[in-house]
Amino acid sequence: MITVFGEGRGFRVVWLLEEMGLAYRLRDVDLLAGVENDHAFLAVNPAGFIPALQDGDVTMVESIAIMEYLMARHGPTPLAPDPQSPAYPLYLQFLHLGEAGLAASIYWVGNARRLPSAAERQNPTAAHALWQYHNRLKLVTRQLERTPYLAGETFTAADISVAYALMTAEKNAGLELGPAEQAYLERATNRGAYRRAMETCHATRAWYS
Ligand SMILES: N[C@@H](CCC(=O)N[C@@H](CS)C(=O)NCC(=O)O)C(=O)O
Repeated sequence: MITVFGEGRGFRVVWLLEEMGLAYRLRDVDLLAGVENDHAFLAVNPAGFIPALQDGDVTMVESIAIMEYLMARHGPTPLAPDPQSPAYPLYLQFLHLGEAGLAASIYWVGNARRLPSAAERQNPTAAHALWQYHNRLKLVTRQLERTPYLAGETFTAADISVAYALMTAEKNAGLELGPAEQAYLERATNRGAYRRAMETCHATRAWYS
């Protein structure tokens, strides 16, 4: 049985598992309660961040790597275009840009918003992270002028990666999405698998509602 540890970016993994129709269980990891007391989770990921995955004797972290692993090992799936298809380069680019370009930068913007003083909230690192998010978003905006999904005409795991980053930008960082990104997010999340993932991920549901 596949086990997903923790929500946060683990929502991407749960969404993907629902898209693929694979059996799994979600094991809660409460970062706010203090992961240092969660010895069973620390045995899985000694660094204590989420998500992590266990699949038989495989243990992994990094949400994008986990998605690539699941699609490769339990696929094939239309969520990962064939490497020889025209969609593949864009798919791979946006799969990674969703984390490395968007979620990784917006994460620090969201964290800075919760700092106690205005000076801390407006620190240069947070300002640069916000700039970086907007900068990388230009690639998403341009692609959405060309195609309905990031790799072309059909939904792929790249959309799970980027849609989650846009959700975080809205809800954690309090940013307003432009009309193209808003319409895209509605299109990308109007899926049974997304709704089932939201049913499973109670913390994400509470955070996003
Ligand atoms: N690049 C990693 C980022 C993991 C990450 O930063 N997760 C957050 C929650 S979504 C976390 O655990 N933060 C607490 C920490 O880093 O200790 C991924 O995509 O899985």
